[in-house]
Amino acid sequence: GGGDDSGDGGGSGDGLVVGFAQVGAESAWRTANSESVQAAAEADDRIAELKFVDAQQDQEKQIEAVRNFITQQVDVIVLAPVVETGWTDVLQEAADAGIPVVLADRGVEAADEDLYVTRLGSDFAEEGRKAGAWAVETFAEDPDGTTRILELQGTTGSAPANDRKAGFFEVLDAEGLPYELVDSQSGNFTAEEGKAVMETFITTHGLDGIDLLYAHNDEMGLGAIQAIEEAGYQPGTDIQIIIVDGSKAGFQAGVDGKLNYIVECNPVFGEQLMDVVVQVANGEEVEKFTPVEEGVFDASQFEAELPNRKF
Ligand code: GYE
Repeated sequence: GGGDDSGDGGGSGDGLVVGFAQVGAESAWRTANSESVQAAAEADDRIAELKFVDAQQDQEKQIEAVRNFITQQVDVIVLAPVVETGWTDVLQEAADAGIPVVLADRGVEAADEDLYVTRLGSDFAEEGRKAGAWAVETFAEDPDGTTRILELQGTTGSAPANDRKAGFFEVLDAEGLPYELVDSQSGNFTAEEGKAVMETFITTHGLDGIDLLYAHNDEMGLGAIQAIEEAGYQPGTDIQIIIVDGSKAGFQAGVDGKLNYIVECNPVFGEQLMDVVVQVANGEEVEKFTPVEEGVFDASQFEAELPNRKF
């Protein structure tokens, strides 16, 4: 860096300065994602510096981080938007400053699609559909008819919460599974809030007639498992549980028989992200959305897969 270079930085030869406005540190997924991005930037000669801001799941802090990146005239801004709405103004400011924005992980509402270059991350609706397909397969033969479901949603208004919910119920409705959504609340993707919401579910509805808990991430599922055990029930047996992410702790709970299905969400995309950042800085054509590859795991696979987990 340095010098009184009046260009836009792209292709200047001395490496790109990248600003990354990360969501927070709410989950094992997020920590692994931050580490992956930071390690990839450090190892990459094409990147001079990664300015990293942890926004503590607070949109105001993220907007402030993006504004600071604009002031600092970074080459590329990477944003993992905590929620989908409310980005128009700051994205427009980045566009006016001529700084391209790459979304990592989470997306923004369709109305803002022209204000970012590309998104690299998971297909959250597809993750929800995978969870829904397992629920249909598991409960289609349910002798008592209606499958009674509790849902622990991720952060209200976030792309993964919106889309994991939509994809799941899309499949249940399409397949005609008779179900009742007994309750659905946000646990903000954290273990503490997941546990607290599950305690409220248990107080309000009991657990005797409940078939399935669908938790939008590992932490909320693991928090709920504690609440279920403290209430004297056996998670994974008295109530079936689906989680999304697939951390080591999530798989361990699966090996212990405490949950039944894991939909993988892959946070380790740092190297892929650096490639996208460089392409965008060079003004190359990129796809509007690049999905990260992900699988699903049932109880027969938990033990063999546990040693492979990277976070
Ligand atoms: O599933 C969850 C994290 O946005 C895909 O955020 C990410 C989600 C992930 O808090 O654990």
